[in-house]
Amino acid sequence: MENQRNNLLVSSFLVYVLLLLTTAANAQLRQDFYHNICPNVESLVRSAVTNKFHQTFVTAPATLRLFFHDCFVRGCDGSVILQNGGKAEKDHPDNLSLAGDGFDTVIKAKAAVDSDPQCRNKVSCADILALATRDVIALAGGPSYSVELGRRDGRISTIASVQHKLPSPNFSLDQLNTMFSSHGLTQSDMIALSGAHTIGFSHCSRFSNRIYNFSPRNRIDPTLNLSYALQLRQMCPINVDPRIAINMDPTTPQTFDNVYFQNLEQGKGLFTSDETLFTDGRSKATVNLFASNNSAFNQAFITAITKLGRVGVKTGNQGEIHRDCTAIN
Ligand code: HEM
Ligand SMILES: *[C@@H]1O[C@H](CO)[C@@H](O)[C@H](O)[C@H]1NC(C)=O
Ligand SMILES: *[C@@H]1O[C@H](CO)[C@@H](O)[C@H](O)[C@H]1NC(C)=O
Ligand SMILES: *[C@@H]1O[C@H](CO)[C@@H](O)[C@H](O)[C@H]1NC(C)=O
Ligand SMILES: CC(=O)N[C@H]1CO[C@H](CO)[C@@H](O)[C@@H]1O
Repeated sequence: MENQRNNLLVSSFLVYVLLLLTTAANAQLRQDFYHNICPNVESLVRSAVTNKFHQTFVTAPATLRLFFHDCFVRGCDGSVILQNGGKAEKDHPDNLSLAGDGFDTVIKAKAAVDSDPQCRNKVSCADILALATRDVIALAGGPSYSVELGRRDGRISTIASVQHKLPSPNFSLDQLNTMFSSHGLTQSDMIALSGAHTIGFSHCSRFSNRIYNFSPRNRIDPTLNLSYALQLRQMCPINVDPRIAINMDPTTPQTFDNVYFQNLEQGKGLFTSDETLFTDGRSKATVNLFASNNSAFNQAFITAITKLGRVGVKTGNQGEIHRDCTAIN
């Protein structure tokens, strides 16, 4: 009798703890988080981002990539935007194309939000980056979606935290899956998110091994489309100016669409990590699906970027709301 009661107590306690854990991990971000705090946050961010986008297209890829790097390093907590005397996340060599326009987009959107007295210092930089990312994707012709909100800003940003946290352009499928699954992202999520390379630029150094000295003997990576490889050699000669960056989607570089996946089918994935999604038999079917069905890609992308936006978030009393997105309070 006593034993049964104890068992019942123990098991209901366990159920309770489990419930707490699952809500803590998930339910704290909410689409209507700012409903009473700053009801116009979405339109304030959207108009600042739209202005910036019309000044320069780079706003779109720069903001999207900034969001990815923010989330994969210490969680989506705005820490990628912090300055730290040349020792911040953004000062790691992997930041090369974290184009200034991404940072500027968040800073301008923050100023727009804070111009509303009700909103002043109430909306986190991490949430502003998540909203701005949704807005640039839509502006570039991609899908629109509701953004979960309620992230708090982190207080730590160091070069060291970037180490081994971002994928390398020479990664294999297994390496990509290992890194993405450590953040709860599936292979399909990873493939859909790689579709972000449908816009934006890369510096020549990130793929020059594929067009000049691909090991062991070849001079051109055999998985590269030969005529594309020769075009790449023209744009990226051996002693190229390291500042030169080229379009990652050679076909529709300024449109967020599924042409990235059609390019992979033709051997026009710029990085090894792109092309391997098609050459590896385990991921090829998903690439073919996204290449042939834009709405299947859009749907998968929305699922995946929503999950990306939950990675390691700080909520409740954790972290702070940065008054200035480049500095801790
Ligand atoms: C799957 C593994 C990934 C690898 C290995 C990778 C690697 C890279 C590299 C090497 C560049 C070029 C940087 C440069 O030389 O300037 C780049 C650019 C970019 N990446 Fe990725 N990336 C990956 C996933 C993602 C994801 C998940 C996103 C966003 C959801 C993303 C968004 C972008 C964007 C938008 C650019 C262009 C940035 C610009 O033009 O300013 N990437 N990526
Ligand atoms: C990938 O690149 C890194 C440095 O960029 C290098 O250390 C590593 O050996 C490369 N891996 C492969 C499989 O080529
Ligand atoms: C390589 O690119 C050319 C030109 O865009 C295209 O016509 C051809 O089908 C591609 N080759 C392969 C093997 O996909
Ligand atoms: C494309 O994908 C969408 C969304 O997954 C699906 O509803 C639709 O049936 C697919 N279209 C075709 C032609 O397969
Ligand atoms: C935009 C930005 O912060 N770029 C920095 C990236 O890191 C290099 C050093 O690795 C700095 O020189 C850049 O200023």
